[in-house]
Amino acid sequence: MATTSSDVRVLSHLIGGDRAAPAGDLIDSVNPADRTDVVARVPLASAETFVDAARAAKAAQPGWAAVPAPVRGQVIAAIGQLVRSNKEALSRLVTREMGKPYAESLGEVQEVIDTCDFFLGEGRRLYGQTVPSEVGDKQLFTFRRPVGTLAIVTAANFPIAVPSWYIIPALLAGNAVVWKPSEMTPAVGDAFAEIMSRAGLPHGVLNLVHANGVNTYDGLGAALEAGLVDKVGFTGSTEVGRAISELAGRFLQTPILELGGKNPLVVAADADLDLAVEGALFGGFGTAGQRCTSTGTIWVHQDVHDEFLRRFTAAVENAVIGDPTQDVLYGPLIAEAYLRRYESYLDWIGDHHTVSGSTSTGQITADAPRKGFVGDPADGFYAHPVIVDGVRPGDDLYAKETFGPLLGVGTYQHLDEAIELANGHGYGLSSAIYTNDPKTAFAFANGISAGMTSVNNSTSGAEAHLPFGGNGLSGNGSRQSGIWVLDAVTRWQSLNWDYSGRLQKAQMDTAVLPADLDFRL
Ligand code: UN1
Repeated sequence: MATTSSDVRVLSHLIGGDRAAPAGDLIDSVNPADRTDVVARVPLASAETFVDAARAAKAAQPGWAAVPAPVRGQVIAAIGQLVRSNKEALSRLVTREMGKPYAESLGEVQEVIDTCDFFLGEGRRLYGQTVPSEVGDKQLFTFRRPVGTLAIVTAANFPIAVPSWYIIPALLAGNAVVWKPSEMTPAVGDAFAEIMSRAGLPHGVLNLVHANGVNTYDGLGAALEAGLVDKVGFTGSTEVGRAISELAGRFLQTPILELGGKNPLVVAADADLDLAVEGALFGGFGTAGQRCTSTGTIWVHQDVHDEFLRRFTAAVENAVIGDPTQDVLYGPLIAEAYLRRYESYLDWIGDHHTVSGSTSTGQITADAPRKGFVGDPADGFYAHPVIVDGVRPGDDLYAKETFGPLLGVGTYQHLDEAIELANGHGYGLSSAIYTNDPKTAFAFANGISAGMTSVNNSTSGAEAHLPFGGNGLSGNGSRQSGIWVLDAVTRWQSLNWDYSGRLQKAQMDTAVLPADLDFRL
């Protein structure tokens, strides 16, 4: 779809309920499957604009926290309803702006609906406890209090589902939000912000700022310094996560971090190989390998390595790649920069490696065609799937995330070795094992250091109400989704209420009943 400059929408920020007029440079958000299709033009904010948004959030937050939680839950219900009634339009936009196949976009938008469904009920729970006191005429309680203002910075690969994991529980718990979506998916960000605003959120409770990384970092620093941000949430690379964590740490804050992964998929000798092939195909090459949960390396027991690789290579060769509006395994990479980065990672393939199957690597073009490609590869940023066999510790391919359709395979002899290989790079987001032996499955789950593990399912595809997050280089232990994220978006307050009319000192005025501790049977 070619777009002329006159009919391209120019997006704006949303600050304190105002659609702030675009100032500064505009950049194009381009459809990665059709580089002539400009989805939107987006203004990039200065650091000061980011601070303005944080100020608007800070001002709006107490009023929002004063709204009873069940009523806030109704707003979450309305957001869910609006997302549901716009599901197809939102999914088309996700595919157009980010390039994932339409079926996956429908799944992603469903994940937002699921998140709203879960948290609207939390509005009627948000339970605290009543706790017995050690003295009489005194009651103890715990309450969840909102953290305050959250600054949320998200990535392009899940432009609406992952933001919803932060924003929906944060709002439900009575926080205000400044959201900075990826510059590569601003139109999806704009659409989701518009939906949330129409669902009844008071002005300033949700603010949207489009900005590049440098201005976001500077704006975040200034907003933290001014006391306008109480919690940072970040999804993206480990390197940027480390910088954000250091910044937040200076203000004694613990951010929510969802970082990279090098997610291992282990195929045991007793595995159902066809099932493992299906899981490896989706985990390794679904979304063109651009999920945080994408499979990084497949570790195959040496007894089944050759057979697994034969079947897996055939499945990859037969997979349909191309136009993401059609029924394909994957579409283009999110942006040209991602394609160029993937091409540079091909240098990681060394002499001791074997590229399995088709030797075409790099960009899919007329000169390097792909069998069965749907559409014209020259239209977008399409990459060949690459399987590299013979990966071992010490290789870049062993240790580094590829975030593209470039996947390693290696072998192991004993489960302990597989676990060591699966942990050795220090990432710890997702993981999977294919086996029919419960002992093997539980030994793996126990030994792997990962926030998520699957048995006989892919590394990708976590359900929206289970804890999501990683260990080591994949995060700082924070978890999103389900009840677990509530600990990130609220703080526990304990209340002790003494109605005895005198000062009862804990530990000192507590009765001790006599016990005969010398008693023996
Ligand atoms: C991500 O890549 O950041 O488990 C999120 C999955 C999806 C979410 C991935 N439900 O693959």
